[in-house]
Amino acid sequence: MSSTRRFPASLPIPGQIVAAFGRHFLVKTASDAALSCVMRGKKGGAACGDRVEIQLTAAGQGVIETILPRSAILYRSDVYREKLIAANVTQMVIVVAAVPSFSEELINSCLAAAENQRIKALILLNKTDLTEPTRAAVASLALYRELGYLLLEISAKTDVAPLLPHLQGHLSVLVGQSGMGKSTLINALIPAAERATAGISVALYTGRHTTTHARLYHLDENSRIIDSPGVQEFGLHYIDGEDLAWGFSEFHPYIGQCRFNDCRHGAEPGCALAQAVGEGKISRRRFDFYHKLAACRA
Ligand SMILES: Nc1nc2c(ncn2[C@@H]2O[C@H](COP(=O)(O)OP(=O)(O)OP(=O)(O)O)[C@@H](O)[C@H]2O)c(=O)[nH]1
Ligand SMILES: [Mg+2]
Ligand SMILES: [Zn+2]
Repeated sequence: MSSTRRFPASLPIPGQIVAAFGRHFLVKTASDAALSCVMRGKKGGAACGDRVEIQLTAAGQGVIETILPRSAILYRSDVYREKLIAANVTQMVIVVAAVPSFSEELINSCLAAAENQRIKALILLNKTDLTEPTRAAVASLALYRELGYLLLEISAKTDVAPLLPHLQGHLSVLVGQSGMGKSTLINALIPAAERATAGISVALYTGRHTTTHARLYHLDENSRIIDSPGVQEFGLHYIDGEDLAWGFSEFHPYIGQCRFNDCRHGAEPGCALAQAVGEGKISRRRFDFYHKLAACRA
C-alpha cells in the first residue's frame, strides 16, 4: 500500500522541546527555528527539555515522531494524576524568598525528586534586598547547607552574577512556589526572554500563578535554563516507600543498617535511622517529614 502522507517523508530532524502546552509544543532545531509541533499518535506526554525527532509538515510546523531517551525526568504526582515538569535537566535550582514565606516541606520534596533522578540540586534564596526578613530565612535554611547542599543568596532585582558560574554547562530548571521570583531571575539572566512577572498581591488575590508553562532558554553555547510555573506542592506519589528514604541524602549512610530488612523506620527496635535522629545526626524535622510523606502512600 502506498503512503497517504501529503508530504513526502524526509529524514527526521532532531530538536529539543522549548515549550510544552498540553498537546502542542515548540521545538527548536539546529537551524534555530522554533517550530510549532503536535505529537504523532497517542504517545505519552512530552516535557520541556525533551529531545525529539520531528517531521516537517508545513513551513514552521511539524509533527513529533519520537521522544528520545531521557537522562532525567522531573515530575510530580498525587493519587490522581501526574504532571511533567522538565526532561533531561542536569540541575534543579530551588528558588525561595523570605517574602512571601516559603515552605520547608516543599524544599524537602523538591530535593527528594532531584535525589530520585540523581541530579544536582541547589537552593537559591532570592530577594536578599529585603534585608530584615531575609535574615530569618537564612537561619532556617542553614540546615540545608549542613546537609551539603549549596545555598546561594541573591537579589534578582539587583545582581544575578553570583548565580552565573553555577549555571555553566548545565540544563537547569528553576522550581519553587509562586512569587519567589523565578521569572524575574530569567529576565535578569536573559533580557530578551521578557517573561511576565507579577506583584505578589496580584498572584495571591487571583490565586493564579503568573507563569503557566515551562520554557527553555539558552544562556550560552553550553548552558540552558528552564523557567517553570510555581507549585504549591511537589507530590512524590510515584516514589515508592523504599526509594523515598533515598530522597533524603543524610539518611543514606543508615539505609540497610536497621535490624529488620523491612523496617519502616518507625517504632521498630534497632532502627538505624531513628537512632541517628536520637544522636542528632539526622534532623528531627526532616525525619518527621519523611514519615509524613511515607504515611500518604501506606
Ligand atoms: N524585592 C524583590 N522583589 C523581587 C525580586 N525578584 C522578584 N521579585 C518580585 O517578586 C514578585 C514575583 O516575581 P515572579 O518572577 O513573577 O515570581 P515567579 O516565581 O516567577 O512566580 P510564578 O510564575 O507565579 O511561579 C514580582 O513582584 C517581582 O518583582 C527581588 O530580588 N527582590
Ligand atoms: Mg514565573
Ligand atoms: Zn529503620
